[in-house]
Amino acid sequence: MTAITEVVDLDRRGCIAVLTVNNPPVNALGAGVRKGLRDGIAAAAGDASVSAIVIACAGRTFIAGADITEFGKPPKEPGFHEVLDGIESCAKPVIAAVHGTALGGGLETAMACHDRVGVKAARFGRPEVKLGLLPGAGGTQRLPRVVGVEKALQMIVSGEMIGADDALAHGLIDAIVAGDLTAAAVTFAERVVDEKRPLRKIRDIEDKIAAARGKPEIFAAFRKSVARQTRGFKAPEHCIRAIEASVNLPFPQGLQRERELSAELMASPESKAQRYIFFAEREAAKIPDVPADTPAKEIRKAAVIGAGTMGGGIAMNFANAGIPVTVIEVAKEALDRGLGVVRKNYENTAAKGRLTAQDVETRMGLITGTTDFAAVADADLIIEAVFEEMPIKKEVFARLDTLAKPDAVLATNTSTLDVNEIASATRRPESVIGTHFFSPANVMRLLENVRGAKSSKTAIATAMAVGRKIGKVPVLVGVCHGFVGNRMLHQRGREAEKLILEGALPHQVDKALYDFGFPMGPFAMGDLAGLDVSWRIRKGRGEKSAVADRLCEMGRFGQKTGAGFYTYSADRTPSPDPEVEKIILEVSGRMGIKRRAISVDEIVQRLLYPMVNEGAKILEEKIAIRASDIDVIWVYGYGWPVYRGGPMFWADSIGLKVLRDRMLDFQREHGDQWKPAPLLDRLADQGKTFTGQ
Ligand code: 3H9
Repeated sequence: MTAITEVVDLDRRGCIAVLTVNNPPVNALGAGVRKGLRDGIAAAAGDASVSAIVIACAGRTFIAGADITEFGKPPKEPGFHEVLDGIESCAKPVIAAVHGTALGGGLETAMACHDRVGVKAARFGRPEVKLGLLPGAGGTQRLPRVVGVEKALQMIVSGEMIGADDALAHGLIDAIVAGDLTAAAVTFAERVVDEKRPLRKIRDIEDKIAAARGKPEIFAAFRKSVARQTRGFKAPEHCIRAIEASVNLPFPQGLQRERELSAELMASPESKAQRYIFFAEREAAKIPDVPADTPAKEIRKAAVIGAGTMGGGIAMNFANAGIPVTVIEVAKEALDRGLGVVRKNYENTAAKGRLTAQDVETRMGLITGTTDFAAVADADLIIEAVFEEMPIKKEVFARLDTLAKPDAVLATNTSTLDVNEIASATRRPESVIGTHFFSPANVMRLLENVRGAKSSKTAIATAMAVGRKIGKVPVLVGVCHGFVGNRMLHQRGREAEKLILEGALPHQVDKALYDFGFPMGPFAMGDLAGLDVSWRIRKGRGEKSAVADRLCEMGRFGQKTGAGFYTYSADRTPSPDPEVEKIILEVSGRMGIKRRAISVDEIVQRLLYPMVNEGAKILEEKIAIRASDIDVIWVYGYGWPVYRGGPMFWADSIGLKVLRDRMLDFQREHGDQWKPAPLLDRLADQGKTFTGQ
């Protein structure tokens, strides 16, 4: 075996050369790998005793893409095109042997090969769009030539992976192999040599793109179909344009067009933000005093207390991950109703073709409903999701203490209450932790894990690990009212209310945030969540909200009652309501406020700057471990547009001095709730940032 570079080896199996990439953890295509592939191919090509070459990878995966850490830095030689050209124009057959995931530049490498084989579990994808990029090393030109334009559009613009069967059906791989992958790829290569198969260069394949030529309607229809989910993003449209170029231009010119579009994206703030969030999400998994090797408890069985909307949604996560879960409710009717909603949710998904009827039954089969609280006894993890009131929560935890296994992790789904007080109802506060799911709990990716003063490292490691296992993005936070997300949201809510009293109307406020990139603004969100929920919390805390309280008193609880800040048609389409406007004007008048026109810029600043300021306080109080954790919370839990990177990253991109000075203006105008947090003040003075960007 010869080491071509530190991360690429060249070996021989008879007349077949095997180039193995070994660049853990994911064999990213960094400069060492690129050089190794280029030089390894050249060495094998120049060796008369080699008749074909296999490219394989060591470790858990095939090449998972370009090395994202190299982006935004001066380019390192050799470039992707040079390496891929070297593979494609090699005079000997080159065969890719794929296991794990062939993603981005990894799939690019495989497509530059003449043939591709993969194991049954291999997956293939173009995740660049999720980083605000496009497949920029020929991928937008090669993929449509292999799989056809429609499939390429779908893969490149969604960024989702496909499995080996789908890849085989679409010609992306030539065979699915079993047993030892490298051995199977070598056998495949020997056959290619024996049969003297001509080299197949994807760049030369014409039929699939020819079929789409002169049919702009394919692209028009596709644009329309993705318009909603790609709103505000820059990369999807660039991807589509590059694929159009594959159809309308010869390969070299298509590559050139792809290069221009790729360069624009690479330099865009959107991509910078998306790449930042990619790493921020992974960073959130790291807890300084709970190292990665801290033993987490294996969750063989879970229990959820409460079969309401949250409890049912939480239970679905476990069933989806194949973990049996018991749902416990006090009354049989409430239990049946809750499980009925769960079944309906699954059936709706099945009706959309995303689950089979069998999947629905399998998942429902993993969920057991009972009214017997003692059923918690065999659960490794118990999540309480009962009414948001301290006495009730404490009663539940006191009971859990007597019934749960000694080493069970006891979690509360509280969104506002003090986890330490809840834990104090047990004799084992070290086993208690908060697992704050977001509604709908089976859909939203964020999981705010709340560390109590006494939560053990095992409880923390378990909550983080189980979160990942059920497909969430867990972020560890500390105890305070509302934790990180809702505490910041509270600031936004306060200003939203003031804005409507000063002169804006709910739909104007909502539109400003919708245009910023949120799926909806604060008033539409309140209507969706139910205005009665925050009304109850306010009453509990002795707080008031002039307009929202009035709407609640009128029974306008939002979408569920057909009216809230908006009125809703039968299909839940909102429209501004003159009656609400009248109430707002009346309240403004009563408070002696002279209404004025408020600009979109001011609305955005008034809503989002206080959140940043609260984020700074949260950091100072060490409620969040790092600024990027706050950003992950807002992107995955509250619909902050990922292409703006989260509130703290966004603040950095504005410049903390600019933001702080604007806050000082607002402080002069509106009072001390606008006083910049000491951390913000300090960083602004020092010309620094929250996130180090
Ligand atoms: C691209 O290819 C552009 C091309 O078109 C050419 C343009 C010219 N680079 O996710 P994990 C790190 S764009 C650098 O926890 P998993 C990651 O940060 C790229 N580092 O593992 C983490 O580090 P740490 C297209 C990377 O098993 C560690 O690896 N490709 C990269 O849950 C483990 O990652 C993608 O977008 C990378 N490309 O999931 C694929 N990838 O341990 C991105 C990972 O220090 N990657 N790291 O925190 C993934 O989707 C997942 O990592 C993968 C494994 C599915 C591969």
